Amino acid sequence: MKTRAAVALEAGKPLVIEEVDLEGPKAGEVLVEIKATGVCHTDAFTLSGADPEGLFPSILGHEGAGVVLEVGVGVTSVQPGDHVIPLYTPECRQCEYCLSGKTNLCQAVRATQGKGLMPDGTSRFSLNGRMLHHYMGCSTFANHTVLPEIALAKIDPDAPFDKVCYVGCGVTTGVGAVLYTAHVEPGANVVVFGLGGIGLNVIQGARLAGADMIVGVDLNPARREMAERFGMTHFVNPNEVEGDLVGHLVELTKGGADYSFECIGNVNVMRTALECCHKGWGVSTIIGVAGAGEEISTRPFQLVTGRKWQGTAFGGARGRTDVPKIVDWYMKGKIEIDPLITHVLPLERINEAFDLMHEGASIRTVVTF
Ligand code: NAD
Ligand code: AHE
Ligand code: ZN
Repeated sequence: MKTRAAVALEAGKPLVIEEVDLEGPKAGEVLVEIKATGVCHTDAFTLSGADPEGLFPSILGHEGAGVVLEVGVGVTSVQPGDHVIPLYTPECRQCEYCLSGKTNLCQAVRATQGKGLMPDGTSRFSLNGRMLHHYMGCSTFANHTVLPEIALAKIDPDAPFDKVCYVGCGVTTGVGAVLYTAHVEPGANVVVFGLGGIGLNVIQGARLAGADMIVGVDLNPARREMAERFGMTHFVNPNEVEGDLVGHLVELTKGGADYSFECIGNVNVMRTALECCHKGWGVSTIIGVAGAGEEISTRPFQLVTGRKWQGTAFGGARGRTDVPKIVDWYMKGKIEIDPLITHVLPLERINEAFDLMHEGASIRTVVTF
């Protein structure tokens, strides 16, 4: 079939809207009509050329929601008409990783996914006879896409696509990092670096967990108002801190953060996030994605004296199990999404979503088809 898509032809160039060719689902695969997709910082990161796994030409996008149109042979868990969220972290429930109970990083299709291909080693997308790569197993910047069955979470059919698409990455990553990875407990103090599409969801996750002090750190003062609405109790703009930021945060939290989260992708901030943690027990969680070749560093003494450094992908959420629950939390008003979607654009204007992000003017832009 033909479908409309925003194609990333090469790194650093705007996306191009094209009618692309899409092959139907093979065994174990599902054809989904994407109704809405968020634009995440990670899409911009890959488009910039800084992602070691970035492939071109490709169809980016990994934060979508849509409807199942057709299923391939052997598919049993979804059927045409089901409302679904594509999962860049699938959940096969059979691999060593899924069965371990210790991680959400299902490896069933990771090798081919990292090569921009479906599990059989081929792509379903092409443009004028030239193969286009899939992206993060999702490619939600296309009106139709094909995914493995294990990469679909079936959700409440009443949930609005243009809001819950954000659960496909940002909401789950932020809220999940607090609940599933860091396991923040009531009364804890939390420091969140970066109050964008991810960090604001960490803030609301911390509120949900019953955190006491929730400190937000951002260079953009315009982020303060929204962060306070989502539960931030103290705002710190590093540009307004005289002297050492670590010292300032340790003093503010009366000894250091019980939990900190880096939601930017800046390796220097990652160090600050670790070092502002409380001696003996503070845990710092890296969410931000850093560019090719970048490395983190600290004095080992920071770890010897009891601080812990960890990271999280997709908030530690097991996609098929947890994503439908998070959609339900939204439907019941337990978490908020609507105020974070600051812009809605048609596919034809998707490049403006990247501009708004780089200008710091948007929190999330949702593209509708
Ligand atoms: P965003 O652009 O919406 O937000 C980043 C925020 O950081 C902005 O508010 C910006 O003002 C602030 N900032 C930038 N430099 C700063 C500095 N030096 N000090 C303080 N604040 C600073 O991005 P996002 O969509 O929230 O994504 C954040 C990061 O998380 C990105 O690196 C993204 O790739 C990554 N991410 C990771 C996962 C995962 O599973 N681990 C999932 C989604 C996104
Ligand atoms: N491909 C990059 C890393 C990109 C990355 O860390 N991706 C996150 C999701 S970011 C979503 O916005 C992730 O899930 N990683 C785990 C995985 O298996 O991809 C690189 O550095 O090579
Ligand atoms: Zn993302």
